Amino acid sequence: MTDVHPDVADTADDIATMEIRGAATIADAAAGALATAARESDADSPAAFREDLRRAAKALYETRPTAVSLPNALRFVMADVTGDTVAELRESAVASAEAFQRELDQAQARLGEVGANRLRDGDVVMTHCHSTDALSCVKAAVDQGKHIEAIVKETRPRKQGHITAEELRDWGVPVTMIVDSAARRYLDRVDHVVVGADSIAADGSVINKIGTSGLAVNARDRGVPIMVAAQTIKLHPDTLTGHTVEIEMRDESEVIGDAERERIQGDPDGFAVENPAFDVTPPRYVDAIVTERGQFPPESIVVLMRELFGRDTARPWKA
Ligand code: RUB
Repeated sequence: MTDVHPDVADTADDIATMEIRGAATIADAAAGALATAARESDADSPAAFREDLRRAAKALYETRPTAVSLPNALRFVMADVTGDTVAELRESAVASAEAFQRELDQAQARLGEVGANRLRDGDVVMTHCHSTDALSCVKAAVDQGKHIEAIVKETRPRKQGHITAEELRDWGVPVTMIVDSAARRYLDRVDHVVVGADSIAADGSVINKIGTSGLAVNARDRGVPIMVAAQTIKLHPDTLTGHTVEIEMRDESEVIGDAERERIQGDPDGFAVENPAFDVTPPRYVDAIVTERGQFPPESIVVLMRELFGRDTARPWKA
């Protein structure tokens, strides 16, 4: 990544290694990195400036494949870069990135209000992974004066449930942490499953942290409603034209250490570890997708997707 500014390379690296993680946070960081690329560019022509931005977008795009908030952020920021001189282009790129970041925050706050309306005083929610959109709904409900309790799934292998538990505790929400495999047992005590999304497909399928689909199937079996909290930046425009969402496969070291591997391995050809980071929950297991534009049954999300993205899916990271 020698052809991008070191700060952009650092952000890309932080996204790839999950120092920066979660779809909304990744989108925010990508927009911030584009602003840095614009500010720091020493290009002496508009064409060279645009090429600097494109290279930055490419480095960011190539970090993780599943959260569509990342390419959508690059699309939205780059679409508003206009001007005839380097100075004008720089100013519009920084303004566009900052506007995008502001809208991201506002969208999350708005969807939180919508999601909170689904929660009643005294409700128990179950969470999976760490989703700022999902937590925005819980926070808004708490701010409305509702007493909410949470059962927090640990979320192996990266244990993002710990981040969720810590945030909820900071807001005074009583938390019970459980291992992932205990979820079904605890669903009897739960009023709502609240999760986020990395991408939402045109058919209403929800792509989120591995284990979401199993949780949703169990919740449906137990009659517990499943709410997906997702800003419209999570809508995946490529799925309008039949593309599927790539599921990231992460390193086996997140699942098993060298010493454990050594012990189990024996015949190296007879032992494999696979570590998919996300899975797909079919729309029939989802009760509502909560966005900043209101709540939608998953089957009708395609209408919103067409309105917001049409069939135009620019790829500003491509040469
Ligand atoms: C994070 C994850 C989150 C979504 C939504 O996965 O699956 O549920 O990204 O998060 P990872 P948010 O930890 O692998 O990035 O609502 O904050 O966008």
